[in-house]
Amino acid sequence: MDLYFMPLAGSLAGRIALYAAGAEARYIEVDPNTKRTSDGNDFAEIYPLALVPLLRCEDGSLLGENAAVLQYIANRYPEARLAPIDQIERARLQQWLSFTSTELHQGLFCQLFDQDASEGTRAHALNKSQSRLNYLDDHLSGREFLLDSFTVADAYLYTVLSWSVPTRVPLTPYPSIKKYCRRLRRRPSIAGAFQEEPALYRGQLARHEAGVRPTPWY
Ligand SMILES: N[C@@H](CCC(=O)N[C@@H](CS)C(=O)NCC(=O)O)C(=O)O
Repeated sequence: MDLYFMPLAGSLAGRIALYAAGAEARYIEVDPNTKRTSDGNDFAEIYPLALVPLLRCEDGSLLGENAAVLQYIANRYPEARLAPIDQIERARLQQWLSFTSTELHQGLFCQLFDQDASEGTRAHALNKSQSRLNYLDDHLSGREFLLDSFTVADAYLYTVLSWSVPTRVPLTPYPSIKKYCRRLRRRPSIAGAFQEEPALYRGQLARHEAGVRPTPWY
């Protein structure tokens, strides 16, 4: 299995899930500016949207979109129990993957990372996010994970919440979210992923120092 990734982007959730599953995988870095892959290909030719994550499955087929990629990894390694089997619990997993993708990833952080977004757009996104973060904070109060145990939805949520640091979204009003982040960052799969990707991100910055400005994902 190959995971196309950009350091510290949403694809980090896939790396966390693969580490948690103890899966063998090849990690192929994509340069956000040139769209060249670390194995010398044009990513836009592989995937016209040129977005990460993108997974090349064992049969050679491609799978995009974090919610789908993460569920595929969970299904492929069932012994790691990264997704519930029970029907209603599985629907709840899907609910949290969708919430993270639409309400937080796209609705909040993509707006804040967008260097072309106006101040008004950013302020609006921040304002709207308060109800989402309050809802999440209430849900996490007294819970260790989004569901009853660690799942791929936690891998994705942790990844997205880590962007509150570079975007300076204050988490102080959300004590349960803060505690959740502190707990999760001690998990070996998350600590391991954060050992790898910041160095790769710094490498990406260094490569672009004198040229094009890289997307400030972190
Ligand atoms: N809907 C996609 C969004 C993926 C996405 O926004 N990926 C960003 C990184 S987090 C990306 O590839 N950005 C590169 C670019 O826009 O050039 C998903 O949920 O996977």
